[in-house]
Amino acid sequence: MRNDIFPNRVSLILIGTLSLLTLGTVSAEGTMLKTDDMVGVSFWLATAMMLASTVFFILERNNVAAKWKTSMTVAALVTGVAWYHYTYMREHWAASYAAGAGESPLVLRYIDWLITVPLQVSEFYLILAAVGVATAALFWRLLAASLIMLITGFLAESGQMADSLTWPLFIVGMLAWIYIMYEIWAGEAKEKVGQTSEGTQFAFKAMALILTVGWAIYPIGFVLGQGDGGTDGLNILYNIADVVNKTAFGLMVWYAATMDTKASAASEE
Ligand SMILES: *C/C=C(C)/C=C/C=C(C)/C=C/C1=C(C)CCCC1(C)C
Repeated sequence: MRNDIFPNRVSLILIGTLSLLTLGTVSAEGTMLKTDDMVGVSFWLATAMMLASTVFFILERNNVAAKWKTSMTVAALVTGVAWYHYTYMREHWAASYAAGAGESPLVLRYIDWLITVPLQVSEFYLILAAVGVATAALFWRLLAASLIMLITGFLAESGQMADSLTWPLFIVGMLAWIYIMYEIWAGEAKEKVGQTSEGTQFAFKAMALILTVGWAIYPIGFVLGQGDGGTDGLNILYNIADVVNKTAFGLMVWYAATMDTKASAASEE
């Protein structure tokens, strides 16, 4: 039996409060989007997708089985934190474009990743826990590797280090990412996942795919950004990557949760 009237109301109050708190940032009063600014368009699209995803994940949390609720919460936090930063990144880009500079919102982006990537690692941990292979040590290894990836990336992109260090730093970041993929593809999870529910198997496949294909868009964006005039390509790719990794991955988790919830409801009947 569904008895979710109360949680629904709590979710609505939460969304309402969130909207009020952030109203000042969502209305970009400073700079309007220019018609020929395609990078700006991608910033606008990503911002709207992050907001819509956040509302969707919070509301849908009420419709999934209890064991999936935390995953839905984490999915909403990832897009919610990204939405908050996108409202500023979008403004940063538009203002800089209007001034003829077209400068990347580099610091804001890395601050966002510094929060959303560990949140995503927690999401991976929840999926691995459902497969029955998660340990605290694995969580810390994944977290450490993702932080190494982000810190080296930031040092390489921000130009705070000597130019000759850009590619060595990038390679260290790549190694950290490869290590994360190794943990997922070659760890014991692959053997155990076959014995879990269909929903969990789907979530595991989605995670492996996101980590490998979705995350690969970032280093490609990085390489593009190193070329002359690569700033546009870098920002468009990073924006697409964020929508894929945050919104689409959240949707896959939601789909897995829904599949599982329906299956267990059917077996109870
Ligand atoms: C929501 C934001 C996410 C999932 C951000 C992910 C970022 C990456 C996977 C970045 C990867 C990079 C490397 C693998 C090498 C160094 C350069 C980076 C930081 C762009």
